Amino acid sequence: MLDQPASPLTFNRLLLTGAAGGLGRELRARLKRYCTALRLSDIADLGPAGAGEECVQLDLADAAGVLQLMQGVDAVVHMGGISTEQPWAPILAANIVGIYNLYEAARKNGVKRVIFASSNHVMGFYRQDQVVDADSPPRPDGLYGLSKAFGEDVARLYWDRYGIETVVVRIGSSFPEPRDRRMLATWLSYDDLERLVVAGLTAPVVGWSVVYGISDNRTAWYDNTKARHIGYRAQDSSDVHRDAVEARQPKIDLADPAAIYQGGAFVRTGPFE
Ligand code: NAI
Ligand code: 15L
Repeated sequence: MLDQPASPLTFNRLLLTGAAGGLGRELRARLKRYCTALRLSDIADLGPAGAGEECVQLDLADAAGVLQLMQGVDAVVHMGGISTEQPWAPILAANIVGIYNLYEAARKNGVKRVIFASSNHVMGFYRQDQVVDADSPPRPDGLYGLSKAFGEDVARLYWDRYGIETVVVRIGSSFPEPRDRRMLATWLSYDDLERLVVAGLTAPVVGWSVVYGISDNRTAWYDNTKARHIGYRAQDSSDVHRDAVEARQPKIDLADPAAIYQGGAFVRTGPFE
């Protein structure tokens, strides 16, 4: 958690979806400082509500439930959904139906801004010797990446048609430490995740913007120049972990598509079911 919040308390009520997940659990503790009430939701158990928390266990595919969930909410940090390559049915429910339900509920409740946890897997079939930016055409590496690309388009439609702003965050790999050589390029520290989410929530004007969620890593396949208006400045870097990662994984098999494409092992998951 950051010693100094990047911004003073700004919101009355924030909604954090996916609050029982890896990043949701991190953000649950961190986002409290930026709002009076933090509403938390997940299909999984969230445990007891702490001070200033409101817990709602709910499936994102439940349109009526999501409509109710969004009542009285100022802004949404949308982390909920399927987060890995999986069969179509759960992806369809959580990431396709779920994202539509979320934006419809935002529209009906007058919610003005969403931070959408998209993924580097929207761009997974670019090669690791290419640098992509906010305007590069999507090249999803599987059903999961495809569903996130759909979510980005839903967000864009609701900006164009209804003026709901979204910061699309194409998160790289957000874990306590980079786990392998690929993550030296894709890693996003938890402190930088907080910086990025708070920057997205508090930037005065974002419209529909795309930013890649990475720390200040020496190697990176993502160019965030076109997202400078968001004001995110990474302060961590995977470089401090580089020696340890390279010692653990001294060799790369360059015949392996996972070593060639940005999506890593996601590009060779399959067949689709
Ligand atoms: P996670 O899988 O740990 O958390 C996702 C949460 O969503 C889970 O708690 C799960 O119960 C909930 N969920 C799944 N289906 C649901 C449904 N139908 N209704 C309601 N809730 C449902 O994933 P993690 O790592 O916390 O990621 C958070 C978000 O960030 C996800 O959307 C993921 O796609 C995205 N992301 C994460 C990355 C990472 O490195 N951690 C990288 C790129 C994207
Ligand atoms: C993702 O989108 C996943 O949610 C996460 O679990 C990681 O696999 C990450 O991408 C990654 O590419 O490292």
